[in-house]
Amino acid sequence: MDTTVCPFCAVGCRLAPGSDGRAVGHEGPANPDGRLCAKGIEAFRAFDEGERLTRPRVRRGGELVPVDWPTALDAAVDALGGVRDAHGPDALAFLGAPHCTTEENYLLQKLARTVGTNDVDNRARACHGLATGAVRRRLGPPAMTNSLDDLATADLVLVVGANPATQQPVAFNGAVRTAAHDGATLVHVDPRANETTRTADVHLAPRPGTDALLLSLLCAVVAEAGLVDREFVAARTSGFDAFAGSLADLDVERGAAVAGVDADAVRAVGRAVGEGDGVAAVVGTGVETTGLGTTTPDALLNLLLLTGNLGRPGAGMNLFRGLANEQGAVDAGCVPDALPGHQPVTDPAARDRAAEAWGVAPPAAPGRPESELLAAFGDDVRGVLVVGENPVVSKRDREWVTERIDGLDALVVADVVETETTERADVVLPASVAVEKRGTVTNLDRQVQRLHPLADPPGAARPDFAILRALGRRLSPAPFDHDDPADAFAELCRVAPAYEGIDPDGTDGPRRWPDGEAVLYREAFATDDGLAPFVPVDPDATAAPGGEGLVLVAGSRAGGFAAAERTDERLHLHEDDAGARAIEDDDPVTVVGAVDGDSPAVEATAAVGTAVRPGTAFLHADPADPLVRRGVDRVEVRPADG
Ligand SMILES: Nc1nc2c(c(=O)[nH]1)N[C@H]1C(S)=C(S)[C@@H](COP(=O)(O)OP(=O)(O)OC[C@H]3O[C@@H](n4cnc5c(=O)[nH]c(N)nc54)[C@H](O)[C@@H]3O)O[C@H]1N2
Ligand SMILES: Nc1nc2c(c(=O)[nH]1)N[C@H]1C(S)=C(S)[C@@H](COP(=O)(O)OP(=O)(O)OC[C@H]3O[C@@H](n4cnc5c(=O)[nH]c(N)nc54)[C@H](O)[C@@H]3O)O[C@H]1N2
Ligand code: SF4
Ligand SMILES: [Mo]
Repeated sequence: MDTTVCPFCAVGCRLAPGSDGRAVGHEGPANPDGRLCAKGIEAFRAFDEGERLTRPRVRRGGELVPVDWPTALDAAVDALGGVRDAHGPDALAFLGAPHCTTEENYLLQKLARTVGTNDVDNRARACHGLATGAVRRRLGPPAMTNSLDDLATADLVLVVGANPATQQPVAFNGAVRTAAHDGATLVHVDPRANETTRTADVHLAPRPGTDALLLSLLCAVVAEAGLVDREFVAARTSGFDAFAGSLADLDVERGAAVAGVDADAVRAVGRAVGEGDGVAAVVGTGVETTGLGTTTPDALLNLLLLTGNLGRPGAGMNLFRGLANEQGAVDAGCVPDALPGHQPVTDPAARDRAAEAWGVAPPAAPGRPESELLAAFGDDVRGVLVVGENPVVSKRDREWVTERIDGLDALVVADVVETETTERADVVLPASVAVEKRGTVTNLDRQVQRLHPLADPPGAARPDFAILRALGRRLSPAPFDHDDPADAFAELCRVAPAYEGIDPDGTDGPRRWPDGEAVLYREAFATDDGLAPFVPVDPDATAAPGGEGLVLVAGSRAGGFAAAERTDERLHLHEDDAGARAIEDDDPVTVVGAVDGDSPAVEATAAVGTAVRPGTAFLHADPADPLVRRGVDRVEVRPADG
């Protein structure tokens, strides 16, 4: 029986249609017991009937009117080709596509690069930008260093800024909970207790902005207790002396007071990390919050390096990604600075490999990341192809992004439903969703899996693969002659050494890149000198964050499949902060910016307790959005107006 991969998150559980429209799980590399989470069961009914785009549309006289495919493709080619002819290839930008297959992402970046620009990106990088950036600079490719199975063997798991029990439940149960069952200590670092905290042995709730300080204090405890892995540090790392010097300036007592955590707990966790046989870190979007000085991912990598917890089983830096094919999109080269397989565009050998497959050499200078491209919309970026993303809502500042988009000469969007972005497009191309597609996706622990189409696209909707191939044939000087996604996958494997020998069916080769390896960097790191550098603790990281009111912590937004979501829209407050404001549980409250007097006001219901630390207010990203997109990060909460 054919099965496919869950479209909802990066764990990549296998499933097939069951009765009454629900999906049923099937054994797969990420769900070996065939389990699904509550979300995955909805895989075949992510969208309400009637919601899907079924016909291409082209803007005529201000209106989007339905047309046939040849007319729509002509219009897309004229619009994007016109911009290239008038302003050059760098006036075009290509935004894709963590909801799409790896082959589709491969075609998207091939299209961009053979048309002549490296201005291609996907938002998956933005969600995990600090973590992947630190990994790339210090270890190697932006991916989990270990595997889920391996994580299950750790004896201390440090979850920082993530809620995998809710967000990646099957991975959490299969790996983290299994480790905990087998006696591993689970430490959860988060300003707010969440579902993951229930399984944790220790919850450290540092003041927002002080994660790097807290993690550096753990390093200081390790050093003071003589628990540094000297052999590992000498053989595998660089920059230790400067780092050790920066640690010597830290005082655990004072630092813990700044971070608002118990100094004894910091000492206990620091010792446990130093003494642990295998210490694995799991990180989510909560490490992307910037505080002062050193970033959270950099501080965490310091701790893992200091204790020799990289390049060995039961350890590592385990980035729990979000969207189904985030990893595959990055692997396929949908990023401005790397060709397929994480090869820098500046590397002549990598460009030669691509040129050999494409007949056209990619440009040598890195392109611009999505944030810079958005800022240049209407200036030097004049035409954009968007494949499966919704920048108007996902970039946190709807008005600004709308204005930028309205400044474009040409906007071509492939999506599966009408969105705020398609509404502004010149050409809208109706795409298939993942369960209707062929191709492959790569999950968060680097496993490539094949999709089988188990549902029919509505109306004239077709896979992004067909759309991109058609655009490539007409816009690019390179051949886009792939009969099906398997041809594109074969080409990807030639261009990207990391994918060499990978078999998405797991029969003629391993599914996991590179080369089936569950634990990366056993011998050396993929850096120029093979060593992983320490990053000294920036003295700024020890300063107490100040300011008025409560720190607003906004939970992450659903990955675009609202039908399967239940959102907790209450404002979570600590009982001390609530008491000081005469607010009780379930009271209606008004939330406003603490500094910016004319910030928007958000109405919510208070949830009072001890789950959030004093001094913070937690609100889901959807209701918090009016505040977040105005840059409000400190709020005041009062009983509801009127
Ligand atoms: N305010 C706020 N903004 C956020 C976040 C937040 O917490 N708060 N979270 C961030 C995070 S973690 C993420 S991952 C992003 C998500 O941001 P986006 O990925 O931009 O948003 P989504 O709505 O998940 O998906 C984008 C579009 O892809 C379409 N789509 C789905 N499948 C396919 C397909 O197969 N083909 C095509 N062509 N289209 C498809 C969907 O219909 C949707 O319109 O948002 C980020 N932005
Ligand atoms: N059911 C469901 N599952 C999903 C998604 C979905 O929409 N629904 N989306 C998917 C996507 S796109 C993504 S990116 C992932 C997100 O997966 P996660 O990143 O695990 O999601 P969050 O629930 O936002 O967890 C982030 C945590 O970081 C904490 N946090 C916030 N600021 C800080 C800080 O400064 N320091 C620390 N230490 N913690 C902080 C928050 O309190 C929160 O508990 O989930 C994926 N899985
Ligand atoms: S854990 Fe993720 S991939 Fe697995 S069933 Fe749930 S949403 Fe789907
Ligand atoms: Mo995400």
